[in-house]
Amino acid sequence: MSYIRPSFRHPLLPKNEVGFTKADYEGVISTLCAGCGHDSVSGAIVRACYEMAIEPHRVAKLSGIGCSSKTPTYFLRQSHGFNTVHGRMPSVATGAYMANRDLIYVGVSGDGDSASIGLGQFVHAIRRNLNIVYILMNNGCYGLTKGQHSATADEGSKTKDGVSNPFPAIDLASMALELGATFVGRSFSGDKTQLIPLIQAAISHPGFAFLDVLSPCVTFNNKPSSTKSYDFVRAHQEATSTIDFVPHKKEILTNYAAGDAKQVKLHDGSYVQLRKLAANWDPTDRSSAMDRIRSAKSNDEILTGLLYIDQESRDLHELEQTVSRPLNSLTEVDLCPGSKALEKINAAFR
Ligand SMILES: Cc1ncc(C[n+]2csc(CCOP(=O)(O)OP(=O)(O)O)c2C)c(N)n1
Ligand code: SF4
Repeated sequence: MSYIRPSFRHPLLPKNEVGFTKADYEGVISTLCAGCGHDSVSGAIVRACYEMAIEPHRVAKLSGIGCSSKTPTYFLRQSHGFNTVHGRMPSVATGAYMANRDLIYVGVSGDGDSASIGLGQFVHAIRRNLNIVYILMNNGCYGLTKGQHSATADEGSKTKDGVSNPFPAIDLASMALELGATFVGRSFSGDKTQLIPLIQAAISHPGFAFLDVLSPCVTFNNKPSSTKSYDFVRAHQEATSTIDFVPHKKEILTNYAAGDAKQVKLHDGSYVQLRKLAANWDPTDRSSAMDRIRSAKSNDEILTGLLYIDQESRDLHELEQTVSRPLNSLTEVDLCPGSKALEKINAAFR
């Protein structure tokens, strides 16, 4: 079997405004199980970046270890990539981002990677408002090591070989809200209409943008009794709102009432269907987002959509007041400006 994608492409394939075809955003052929939700998430990342006309070399993709963390090989092959140690993606991403603030950082992780071994790293990346799109491919199990319970597995659920889980599940979206995350969304790998604009909005957000994506493991955790199975999510998904993403370009104006839908023409001639949030839903209200997640959970529902956004978000570089140039471009003269500059700094402390 060959895992190499044929390089021939039809010369008339449509190109985005920076001259790339959608195929330029793909990676090698996936070796994940056929039907794995993670492959759909990779596809959504490909579409999101193609539509936003992001130059692939401007993206740095990072991951931990797991089936989910293998996926950066399957998207954006012309981007920078780094598979870190299991659960340690956020600290490597922090180092990379501090060195070069000019790249777009996309981190992918599994629920084992983020909610168990990497929980401490996840927490501190949120606390520091690291400027990253953090996609959790949440299947409620350790897929790569054959289906053991992860920390997001449902209490009482059974592994494929019959072991019951005695512990309650951690909900990382609620936890992220509690910790002060500046962007929190939840979606389902099989719902590209919702997932792609959420990824685009996350890429545009200056700060930690967390997307909890339910992504069924067809091999070890696709039982209808699991809240991370295809059947369960399809039957219990409840969207907070219908969202679409309009990139920052020349201003497009529209006006319509709360609760209504409106078709808007974009710069490339395509249309987006906007639906204004219901009057009683405010994604800028952190505590109502937390309450809403809780009430959905008590009704056995999965709340999806943009749950919370802080429009005043100040990311790590802003909080640390670093120079606007990437640190990796600073020269010896910038870093060591001489004794006169040192005297001035010392005088400021007297
Ligand atoms: C330090 C360390 N501990 C344990 C492992 C073994 N290991 C590899 S992947 C994995 C679980 C991955 O599960 P998850 O993050 O949920 O991703 P999935 O495979 O389900 O996508 C484990 C325990 C490892 N590679 N490194
Ligand atoms: S074991 Fe599960 S998570 Fe891993 S590739 Fe297969 S379906 Fe996906």
